[in-house]
Amino acid sequence: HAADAHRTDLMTITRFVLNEQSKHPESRGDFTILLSHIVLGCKFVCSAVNKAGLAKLIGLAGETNVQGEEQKKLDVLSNEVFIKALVSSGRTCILVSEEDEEATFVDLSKRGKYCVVFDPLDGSSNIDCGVSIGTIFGIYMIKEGGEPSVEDVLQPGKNMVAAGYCMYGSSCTFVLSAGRGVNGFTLDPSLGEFILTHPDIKIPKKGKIYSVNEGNAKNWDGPTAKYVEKCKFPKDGSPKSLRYIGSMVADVHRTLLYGGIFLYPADKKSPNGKLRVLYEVFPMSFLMEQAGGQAFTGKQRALDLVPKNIHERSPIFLGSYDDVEEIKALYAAEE
Ligand code: AHM
Ligand code: MG
Repeated sequence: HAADAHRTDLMTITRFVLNEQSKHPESRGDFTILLSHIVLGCKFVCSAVNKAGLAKLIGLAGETNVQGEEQKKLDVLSNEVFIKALVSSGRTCILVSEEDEEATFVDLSKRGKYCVVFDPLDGSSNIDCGVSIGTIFGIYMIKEGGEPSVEDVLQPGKNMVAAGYCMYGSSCTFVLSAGRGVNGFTLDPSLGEFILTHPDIKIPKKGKIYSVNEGNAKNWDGPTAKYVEKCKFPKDGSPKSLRYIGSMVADVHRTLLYGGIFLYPADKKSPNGKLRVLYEVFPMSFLMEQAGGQAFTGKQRALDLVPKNIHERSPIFLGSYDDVEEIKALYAAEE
């Protein structure tokens, strides 16, 4: 079709969210504004990540900047970008970042009703070799009445109003759910706009891939060890393939599109696993459920967890419905 060569009717992320919003006459556009600030942060980080290799080699951004300060590490820079973008949106009141020990309380003059929890640049051990990394975020609404407090973000993941991630990979991909399915957008660098490329993502019911850091196997518990053994030596059918990037956004993105299971289990050395509940486990679990998959902690549905502190960790098993069902059965048999 000649018309396909040049698409002229582009569904940008802003248009998409505005469309969704028009179905809710009571909404005042606050979510659209908040989201556009998150998207701006992602575009900034995307551009910084793309230049990272060059910057090192030829000092593109300068090894030292005009003030004579050393060039900021990419994760520190990303954190500053998101904090500033979120505060200036005027729609947030509490921010929790993986980079900051304490939560940030937004000044009264710029305060809004949303709380954002985020990991500005996850998988940072992958930066220097050019492997995909990403930003992960989750959004809560503050409880009505009273001063905002850290309790507003210590809510189970099922209370999130939206969650998503942006992957800085061979292309820049933004995946979002506001509780009505999952949609994926790809950055068109020539336009500087995210365009809807993956409408209504559904994860295959059963997958052929498992994704885990098998180097930790000697410290695993029984059910995890049994599950991975079954992936490699199934009684019936063919073995699963192993794919592990070591960058949660990339491993989860592949799981979402191709199906399968991603595991970061507990082990003897880290009884709560490695990944953080608020800004890693919850947003990814939210997306998985919205796409028709499941997320399990080894004890319960991940989104039912009630975190006691903002940087808490939890084991996590997430992905295709049937695959997670299997690991749940192994844990149930253990009891
Ligand atoms: P980070 O927040 O320090 O970057 O660590 C989180 C990352 C995840 O992206 C990834 O799933 C996990 O660590 C990989 O851990 P490991 O290297 O132990 O397999
Ligand atoms: Mg992280």
